[in-house]
Amino acid sequence: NYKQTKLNCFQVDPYCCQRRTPLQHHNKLLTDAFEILEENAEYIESSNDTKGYSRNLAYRRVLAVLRSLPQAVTSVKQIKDVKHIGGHSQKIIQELLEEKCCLEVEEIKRSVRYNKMKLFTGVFGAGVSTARRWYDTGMTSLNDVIQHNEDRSTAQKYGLAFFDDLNMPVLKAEAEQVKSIVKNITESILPGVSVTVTGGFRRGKTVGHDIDLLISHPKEGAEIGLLGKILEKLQQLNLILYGSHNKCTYSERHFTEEPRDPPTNSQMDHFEKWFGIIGLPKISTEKTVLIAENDASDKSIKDLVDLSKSEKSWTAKRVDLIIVPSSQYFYGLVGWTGNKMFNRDLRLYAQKELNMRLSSHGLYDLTKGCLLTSNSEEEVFKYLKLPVIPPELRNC
Ligand code: TTP
Ligand code: MN
Ligand code: MN
Ligand code: MN
Repeated sequence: NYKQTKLNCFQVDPYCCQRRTPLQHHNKLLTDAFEILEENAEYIESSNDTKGYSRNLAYRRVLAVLRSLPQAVTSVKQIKDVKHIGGHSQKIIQELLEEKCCLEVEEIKRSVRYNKMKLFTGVFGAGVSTARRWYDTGMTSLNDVIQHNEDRSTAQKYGLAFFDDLNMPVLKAEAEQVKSIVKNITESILPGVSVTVTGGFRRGKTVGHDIDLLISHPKEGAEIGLLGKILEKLQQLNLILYGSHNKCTYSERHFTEEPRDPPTNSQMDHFEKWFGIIGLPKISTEKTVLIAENDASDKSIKDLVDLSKSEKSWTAKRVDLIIVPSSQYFYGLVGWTGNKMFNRDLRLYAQKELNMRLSSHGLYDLTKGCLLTSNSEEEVFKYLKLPVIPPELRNC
């Protein structure tokens, strides 16, 4: 009887947004291996491939399933009929269960290409295509890239120069520190404003790669022009190292009824936002200290490297500031909490199963032809006819 229970087959709902997926799950031996396969597939796939079959996406689906299982897989038979786990993945699982490691994965881990691509995609501002170009040009180290005389975006210059700082895991306490700096500044400009830590930290992660802050005000429209003032203040305090302010030139600042954007899996939204790097004081002090050099797009990469290596009282941290109008707040919150796979399936599920279009701006019922406004995160799930999945269980 015990043996039978152990061999019970797993059943999973097809969309990961229907499942509960904790950060700590039961199949780490398997997911560690599939994470390598997933990354490697992303490095190999060309970006214009994404319309067709994507091995990277297939592996991400396998990962999402494995992370959501209520128990450890002990036999490949248990997952024989599980959705998203195809023949090749089953073979890998079998090998992992029997040998505790997988030859294909070990080969990837040893491969030069995988390791260089991992290094180069770890540079802020460099995506897979940039990393591939650097790799194909024959560069093998960050120093090669720094020395090489090629056109680099300002973001990439900062990413290269502050690579060590930016690849130090961001701690939850540091996220809270940045949140209170931003909150204090913002409150002095616009009383009653809310600043929320989203992204991985809201899903219960204790470390992250950046700090995602949602900024909103209960009075619709009060947030217009706010971000510019916040950035001015941050600049005066010398906290900004680099930043890119997306002013949201999009005429539809508010979600329109017209479902003219294809309901895709794209994460792109139209909120006014800022992606940047701040210099966070190493020791939290009452007074704000002058810490970082001002934004210097004219600075040479050599100067930036010198600055990063200098004795400094601050650490470079990636920060995202997103301005969300009150009427779109809970959709923005769901979108910016993630994770990316959860969002992807949430949108796909809404489209396929409910004929609704979901984005970070709102939910549009295409059958009824109306917009569904929401006053809580729970309400978003209710409209979508899904159980309320708390943020800590969205780690697909
Ligand atoms: P990220 O900060 O990229 O990821 P994360 O916070 O989940 O993980 P990490 O700890 O490594 O930082 O994005 C946060 C969430 O915001 C992510 O789940 C997807 C969403 N998002 C958008 O909705 N729009 C965007 O333009 C981006 C970049 C992210
Ligand atoms: Mn990846
Ligand atoms: Mn994040
Ligand atoms: Mn982010």
